[in-house]
Amino acid sequence: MSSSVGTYPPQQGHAETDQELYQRFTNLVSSWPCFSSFFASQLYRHENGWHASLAPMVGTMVADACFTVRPSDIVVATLPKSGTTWIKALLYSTVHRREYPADSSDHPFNSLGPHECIKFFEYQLYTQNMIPDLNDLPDPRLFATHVPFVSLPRSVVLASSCKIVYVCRDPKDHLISLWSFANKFRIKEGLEPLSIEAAADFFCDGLTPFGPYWDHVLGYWRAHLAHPEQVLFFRYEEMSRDPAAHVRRLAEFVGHPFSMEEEEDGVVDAIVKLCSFDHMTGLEATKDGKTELVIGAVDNSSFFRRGVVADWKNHLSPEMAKKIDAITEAKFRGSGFPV
Ligand code: PPS
Repeated sequence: MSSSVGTYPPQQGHAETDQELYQRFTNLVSSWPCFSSFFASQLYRHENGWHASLAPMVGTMVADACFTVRPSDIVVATLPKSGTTWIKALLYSTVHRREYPADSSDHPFNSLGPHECIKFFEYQLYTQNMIPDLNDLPDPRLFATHVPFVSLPRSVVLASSCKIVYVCRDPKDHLISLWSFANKFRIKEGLEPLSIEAAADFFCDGLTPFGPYWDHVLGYWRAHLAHPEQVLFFRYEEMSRDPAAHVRRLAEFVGHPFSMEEEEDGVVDAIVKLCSFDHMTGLEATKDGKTELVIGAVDNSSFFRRGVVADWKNHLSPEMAKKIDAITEAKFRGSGFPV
């Protein structure tokens, strides 16, 4: 697979420290155009055309420069508010089902949220001026990212056997989920909540974290078409319709298919139930736990809201929905992406 990751060479004749590497990327990102958006922090526009706030964009670039992939690695890729928490839970519980049966009373999800079980490169691993040592993690290592395909760590893109699991969501539900999440933060920080009209305008202008939405989806869609054995492509709406079928496809894709015996024992259904919205929201780790991200400690409960399809109908005017649909149709035309 190819991506057009840029290179940002250090100055010659000097062994760069980790802190200097972060500083070099911070200086570079700070020189790029920046925009107001959903959250208090500004979004920068990466030279590959996507947007993020400073720390995760710098983390992305450090991961690109420093992460060394293993062929057995599995990377979850999503836009924020597209089903990340759910697919992380499904992947973790599927891959680790032998050590941690989904119906066991001491499953890790009782004490850890899915974001602590599978960590983001740019929000958790490549942060705070540090380069993590990931060598001791057992195979298969599970990672996550919100970064568009074009800016994935180059070693992930070049490794032909590393697997990428992508989930996309209807743009209007993605927008509503992001808007609701952002307003919780805005209120906590003493800012006015964003109106849905303002949020929809930012969204249509591509000014969302890791957006434009359409470029993100198309990047992974094209990678999936070109390399279906390396990039799995799921849709939140289809997962909601038939979660068990998606768990089976996921297990096959990552090389851990369910045996006949597991099927007969109901292992697939147990995983679906463990990771269901209703079960996850009742866990102590969700109700009381937090996840340390580069933006601060985030309540695990904030990763769960309604977990339904087409909630946008309760928030978007028909005109706003029509405008988003028209942009989506135009952007996806000719891509083979089923709208
Ligand atoms: S994040 O912050 O990027 O990790 O958020 P992300 O997990 O991508 O998206 C949050 C939305 O996903 C819903 N959610 C779920 N849906 C179904 N099943 C499960 N287990 C689940 N967990 C989280 C969550 O409610 C958010 O969607 P909305 O529409 O806001 O309810």
